[in-house]
Amino acid sequence: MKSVLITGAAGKVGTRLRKLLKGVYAELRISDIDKPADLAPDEAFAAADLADYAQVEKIVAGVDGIVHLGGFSVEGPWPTILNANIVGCYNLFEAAYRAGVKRVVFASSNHAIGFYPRSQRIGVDVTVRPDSRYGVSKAFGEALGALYADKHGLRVTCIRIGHVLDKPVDKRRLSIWLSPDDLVQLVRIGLEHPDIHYEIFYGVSDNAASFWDNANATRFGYRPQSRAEHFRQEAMATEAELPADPIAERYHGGPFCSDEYDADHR
Ligand code: 15L
Repeated sequence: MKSVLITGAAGKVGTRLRKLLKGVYAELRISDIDKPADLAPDEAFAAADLADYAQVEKIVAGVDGIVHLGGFSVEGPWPTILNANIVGCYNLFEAAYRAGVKRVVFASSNHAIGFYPRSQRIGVDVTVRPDSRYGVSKAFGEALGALYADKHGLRVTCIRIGHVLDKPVDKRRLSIWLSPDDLVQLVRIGLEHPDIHYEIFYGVSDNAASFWDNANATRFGYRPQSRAEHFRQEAMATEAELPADPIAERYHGGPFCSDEYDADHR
């Protein structure tokens, strides 16, 4: 793996990841729709709108691997999700395949399975239960990844990311927090492990209250070094300030589940 492209490199996750991956691969190409505000002089940046196939073709040319973080990263109106996450994700996989890219690591999300109740701990062998249009787009990305792996031999890893930040910020995040260093570990497994064909991992640190069984990632050597429990007191103090949201508290996806929720009123 010599040359790696990161899409969505200007976002919160992309900004952390590109700094931590600096020097790991001979070439790190970074892309986003707009130039990152903190772009360093030694960073190779190429702007692209993922909804435009011709622009995607240009940024993927000549790379061995792609970390696809690009797209719209929360719930949004359908036209936004459609362009950024459905069309954009299709363009990315199709252009990667046509260009002979070997591996794609796709930033999926916990919102692809957000409607599982917190009383249920799940592994990766479950039916998707998206909690939003955004979650549906992530399930779509996982399905696309499977198609390009099985039909065209691309090696694809989908990471169902919990919440990447320097520390967990509330009760739900004590379960789903992923430290930037642990994210790097998962991404590197996806880009480098010789036995990857198509895999789904949970993007979660070694959290005592995790909703997810991450045995599949462990099988590939993932050994998370961060633990949300170290931040419990601080996170629970913030939680105490939040308004009660019984629907959010029932499910893995939290507020993405309660947003627009009216299933009990039919
Ligand atoms: C996500 O998928 C989002 O990208 C992120 O901004 C957070 O909202 C996170 O999920 C979460 O569930 O906390």
